Amino acid sequence: MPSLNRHTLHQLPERGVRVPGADRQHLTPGVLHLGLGAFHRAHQALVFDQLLQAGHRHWGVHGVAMRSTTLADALARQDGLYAVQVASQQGLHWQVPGALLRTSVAAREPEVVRQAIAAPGTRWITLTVTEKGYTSELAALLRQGLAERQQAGLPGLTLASCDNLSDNGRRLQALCTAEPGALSDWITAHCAFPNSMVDRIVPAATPERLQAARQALGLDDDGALGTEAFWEWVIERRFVDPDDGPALASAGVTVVDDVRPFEEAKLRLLNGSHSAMACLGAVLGLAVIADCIGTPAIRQFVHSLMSHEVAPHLSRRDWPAYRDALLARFGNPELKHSVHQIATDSSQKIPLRWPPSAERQLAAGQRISHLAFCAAIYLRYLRGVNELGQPYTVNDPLAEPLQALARQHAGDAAATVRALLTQPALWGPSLPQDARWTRAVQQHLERIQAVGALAALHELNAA
Ligand code: CS2
Repeated sequence: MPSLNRHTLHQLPERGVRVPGADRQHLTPGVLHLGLGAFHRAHQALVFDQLLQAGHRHWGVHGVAMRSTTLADALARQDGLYAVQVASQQGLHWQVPGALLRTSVAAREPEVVRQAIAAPGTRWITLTVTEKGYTSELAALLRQGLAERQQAGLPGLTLASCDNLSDNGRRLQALCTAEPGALSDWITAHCAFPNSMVDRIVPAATPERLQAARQALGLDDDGALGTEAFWEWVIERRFVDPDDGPALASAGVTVVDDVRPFEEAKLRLLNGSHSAMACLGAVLGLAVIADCIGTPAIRQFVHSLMSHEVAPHLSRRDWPAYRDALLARFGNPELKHSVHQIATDSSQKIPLRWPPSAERQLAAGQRISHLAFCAAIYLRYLRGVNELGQPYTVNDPLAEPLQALARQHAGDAAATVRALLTQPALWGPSLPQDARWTRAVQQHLERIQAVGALAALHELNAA
């Protein structure tokens, strides 16, 4: 079967597949995107595609994979074209965005990335490099490119971190300007680092999705993805070019003065529930999030966790509607969002997702039973074997030390809690010191070990 590319684009079925309208050949990328994973390609790339369709010519994307070459090269062979299957309540449709104009791999060709940062046509850098990607290597790469811009007398850039981190723009700014000197001064004076909150559930591609693409498109597409209809991008009004705000808003982006209320609600309600279900699902042997939320005891647990232990500390007032929309999104049967994908890098995700709520509940003298259950199921998850006796891989930069401790103390809840709940990198400085917290986690872990995770959850729901 021929592959999707600019020569075969016209072979796509006319009905049910939206194709790029803009004349892509004459576009120069204005956006350099770092982190060419599924999320960017099914979220921001579609926003930029919409802007291109509306005639804003500088939103084409040069997409950079940080390490892996396979996808970037496959997309290069397809002229940056790939199909996204959107699952809404009205059914499924396919869309081929045209925003991705070029791809590179940072580890293989750092000079190409540096040149792209320094290219006169580049106006924005967007990043989805994941929680663990904010390293000194990233800072060095960005600073080298920005130094060339400075020397060439070019304008600064808007650098938008779009990772699930609180204050992501400020964090990126701090990383890029950590070394004092003329370059950092120039970056501070000429570049903008808006905070932003991005949201769309985009599972990693699966062989089944690629097969569905083949069937629907009549073409091979190694970059095909599936996602939900919902998407949200809330960005702080802080741009080098002030016209970018209205342009983004015209494509459905929410431009605000303060992203924090949106980011808090999303990290703690959506991502916090995701991480809890991911660990629970892995331990119970459930494959995807829809299986978890389809289990009444888990649904009740997540509903209660959000309503009574997370939402009380959010400044977003519309949280009941937000929570109910999330429960419906988690149940989308088409997404097939793997629990193991979400559990990946849990040690980097948990600190932003659970402890902020637990700390606030404890400070207010309120209950932490459900948050403590999240921690307990994570400790059980680290053993790397589910309740059916099937092993699974814990993908995490800290997998080795954490799993060694979990296995060493397996079966002994008190020792597990002593060894693993005292890691400040995961739980912050104050929670490990709070006996109410450690006691609750230990009690849940004891019940999980004694009667199994689902029965322990039933007990919690009934309490
Ligand atoms: C998920 C997120 O994998 C994860 O950690 O919680 O990727 C989640 O699907 C997105 O943030 C939704 O916007």
